[in-house]
Amino acid sequence: MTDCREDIGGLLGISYPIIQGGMAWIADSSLASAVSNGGGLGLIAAGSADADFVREALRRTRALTDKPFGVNVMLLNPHADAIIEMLCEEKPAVVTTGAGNPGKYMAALKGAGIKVIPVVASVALAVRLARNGADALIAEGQEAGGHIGELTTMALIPQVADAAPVPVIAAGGIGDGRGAAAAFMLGAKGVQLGTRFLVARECTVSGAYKEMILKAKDTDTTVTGRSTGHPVRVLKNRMTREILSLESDGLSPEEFEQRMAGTLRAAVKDGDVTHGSVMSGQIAGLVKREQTAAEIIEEIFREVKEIYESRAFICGAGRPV
Ligand code: TUI
Repeated sequence: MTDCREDIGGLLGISYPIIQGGMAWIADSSLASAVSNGGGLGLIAAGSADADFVREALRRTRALTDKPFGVNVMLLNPHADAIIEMLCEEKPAVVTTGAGNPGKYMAALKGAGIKVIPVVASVALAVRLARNGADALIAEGQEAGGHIGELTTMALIPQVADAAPVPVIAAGGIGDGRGAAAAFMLGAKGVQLGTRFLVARECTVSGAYKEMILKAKDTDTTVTGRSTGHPVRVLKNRMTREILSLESDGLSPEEFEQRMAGTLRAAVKDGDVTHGSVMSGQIAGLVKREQTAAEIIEEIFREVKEIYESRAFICGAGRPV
């Protein structure tokens, strides 16, 4: 417990080793500042926005917290080059990346004094980026919401932790202290949570989106885009039924992109959870109430502490559990 707190806490200047997921359209200055003020690392998501939009969000966040926070750059964004250039000027404490290989940006970001923490979904990319100067890695299993890789968190974390000589932060399927403690047991030094923070009081996502997360059951997510090479985990709705049927009929990647354009924004901003993409992790079934970001963080680490103090002691004493 003290170890995992010190490693990531010391590296990032935060009190608890927890990062908020960089959820496109959702992770804004309100949520990011609340998480950072609560002792974790808040993130602004660049999503598919342009550099000016992200710069404004970053400046608003600076006005709301004096704690470190980060920016997540989704590498499928056509504005990624310009966003990275802007970030090298603005110098947020941390940049995380997702949905691709950030190798070509590493030198510029590191040169600007920014800590770089790429999201990886495989050992191969983890090892390459650790060699290339990544300060830590977020290893994300396919239980996560949004764009996902192939491996589960249970299989991915220990393999990345063994192979990469930098601290590993676990993501995908973590929703409470039990999940966080399990991730630490697998070798993670920190955790990243998205779905649980979706229902934070300071999260500005539409009420209908929050409501759907709060009502979700364990089996309510599905994955769109497997057939076109960009798998995305979302809650099942009319849109997913239609798109999965079209995918099984052989929809082309271009037709898929066209059909999906604007669907995340529709769910997040307009509350259209029937036709929109309600991105969510598999852990949504565990998320049952709205709390402030600080309450969420404190509750999770209270639970972790209780687990460490009870079960670790029993196992250590060699008695049957
Ligand atoms: O990036 C995410 N999650 C996201 S991004 C997003 S926005 C979006 N909207 C529509 C289509 C696609 C994206 C919604 N959710 N998570 C981080 C993540 N990165 N998960 C998996 C990966 C990943 C996968 C493969 C990272 C690197 C990678 O390697 C590719 C390579 O080039 O080796």
